[in-house]
Amino acid sequence: MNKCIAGSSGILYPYGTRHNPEMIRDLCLRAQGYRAQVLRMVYERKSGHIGGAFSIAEILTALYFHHLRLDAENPNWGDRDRLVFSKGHACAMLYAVLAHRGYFPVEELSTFRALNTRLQGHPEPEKTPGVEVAAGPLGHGVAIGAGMALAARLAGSRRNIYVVLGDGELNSGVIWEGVMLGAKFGLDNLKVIVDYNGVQQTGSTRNVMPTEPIADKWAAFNWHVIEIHGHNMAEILDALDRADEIHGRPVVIIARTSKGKGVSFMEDASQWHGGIPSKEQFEIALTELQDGAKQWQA
Ligand SMILES: Cc1ncc(C[n+]2csc(CCOP(=O)(O)OP(=O)(O)O)c2C)c(N)n1
Repeated sequence: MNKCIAGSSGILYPYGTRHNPEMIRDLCLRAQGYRAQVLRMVYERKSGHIGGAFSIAEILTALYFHHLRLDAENPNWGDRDRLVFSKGHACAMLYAVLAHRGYFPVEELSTFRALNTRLQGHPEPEKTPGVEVAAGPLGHGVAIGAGMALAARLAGSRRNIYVVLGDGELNSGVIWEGVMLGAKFGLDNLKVIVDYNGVQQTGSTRNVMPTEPIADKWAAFNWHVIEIHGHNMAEILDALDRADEIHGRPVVIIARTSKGKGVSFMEDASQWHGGIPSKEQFEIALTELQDGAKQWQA
């Protein structure tokens, strides 16, 4: 059904997806294309974060090209869904997705991290169309998202608030204050996605500060927990649908991913958290990403 599964963590869903295979393939190809775009952006600027951008490619693509209710031509539409990109250092992928979704010209991506660009090294809503919340200091996404979800409820709006976290980011204590708040108010319009790539800035999450048993932790805080393979587009789409069917509790989707996904020598290696490829590494990485895409086109 889904030829885009890269690697195999086992199918965590007991049923098949109801999503169209052609659409799934299109989304997978988009995600892989955005990886190549991010690779160019970081390589040309000699600055940026490839690893955590690559791990979130399918999830951001699924959100912006399928699931979120938004209007790129009217970015301030009041009832739009909101995405809080809390792991702000990985914003190169957010920018690539936003540009291709129509929020600003794709050509502008070449200004990533340049002086005075609209595409700063960490997201700034006042500069970049489509960016909802400033991020960079990790840990604030859930509390911000809970406040936005509460505001939506008070306004009688149907909008949902999505928060994207890194797993290293879960080390921040303030995350868990937001988690308690979400549960206290039963914010079912709040959906958190954890990009669980197992690697943070200086090593594996397990060594720096273990977060397991991760699903049990969120469940103990009274959240509804969904676990998926975060590079499997069908699983992502199904999980987002299922999250919408949960009432009375916030939802967390724990997405098992790989940092640096798509490039063999970058996968699961903390050096590619903020590493910059040499010319040779850049060319190999680009070829691997293009070969990956061809495999799915076949
Ligand atoms: C409060 C805070 N402490 C430390 C940092 C430095 N920092 C930037 S990225 C990062 C690692 C984040 O790891 P993770 O959340 O797993 O991100 P991903 O692997 O998805 O890129 C750290 C420690 C920061 N930005 N903010």
